[in-house]
Amino acid sequence: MTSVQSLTRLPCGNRVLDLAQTHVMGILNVTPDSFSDGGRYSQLDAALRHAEAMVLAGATLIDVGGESTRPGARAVSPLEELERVAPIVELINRELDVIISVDTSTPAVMRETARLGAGLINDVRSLRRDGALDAAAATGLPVCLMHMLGEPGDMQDNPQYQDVTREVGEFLAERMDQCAQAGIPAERIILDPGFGFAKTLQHNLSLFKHMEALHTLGRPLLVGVSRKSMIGHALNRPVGERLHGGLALAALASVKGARILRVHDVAETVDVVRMIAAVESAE
Ligand code: 9MG
Repeated sequence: MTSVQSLTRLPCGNRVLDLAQTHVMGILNVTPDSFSDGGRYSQLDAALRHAEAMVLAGATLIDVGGESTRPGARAVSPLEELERVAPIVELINRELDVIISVDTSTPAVMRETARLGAGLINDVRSLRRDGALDAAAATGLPVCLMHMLGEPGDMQDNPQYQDVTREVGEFLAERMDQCAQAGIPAERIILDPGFGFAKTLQHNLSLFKHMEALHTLGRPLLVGVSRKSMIGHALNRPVGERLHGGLALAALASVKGARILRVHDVAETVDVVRMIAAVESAE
């Protein structure tokens, strides 16, 4: 392997993510209301079918989450979260050729899903829960560290910044230091500005505009804006009418160098990414 290849290839369990390209990560929520069409088997089957459809549409990662991060969402116990997430991780690993990302802050969920075939830990709390740094280190998997202040329940209570991009960068650099001390090297880290987490519309827009500044941290960026209220507030659209705004932001994020786009609308976003790649590879 050449040194350039080793810089762009991120081992994710038994698969490898080629960071020379922009990837689309499909969102798979496995909270009780996501697939509420009957018994346990049919919910699992519906979740697998949804994951499969996203893979066929071009997703190279599926982000499986069992705890809602929406403000006001009910907290779930580690056991409850594990019972939601573990069976679908095991099933996707068996049935589909895709990198499984697990959206969790819970040490036990990190350890068990890694054993069942997960390839990436996506933690909106940046491994700040007790035991999370050690659990993530023990898995050997890459980790996505996301910026958020406070907890999902209180994060939108008057967030304040002098310079949002600088402060997000400082937060992520500090979390990378904590990871290094816990035995998670920089090469295993993906960074995420955390759009919609403890930020007003103006904070989100400014952070998006200046996102390139985060490249100085030297790690790939993941961006998640799909259907979020920053689109709703900027365009005055309800959640069902945010696709076009989301695709505009996906295109902009890709051009600004984001390597992973976390989205609900996989097929549409894959077209955006492919179109940009076609132009960029032209003479
Ligand atoms: C779980 N989740 C919800 N929004 C997210 C975002 O913007 N980034 C990441 N990494 N995870 C998210």
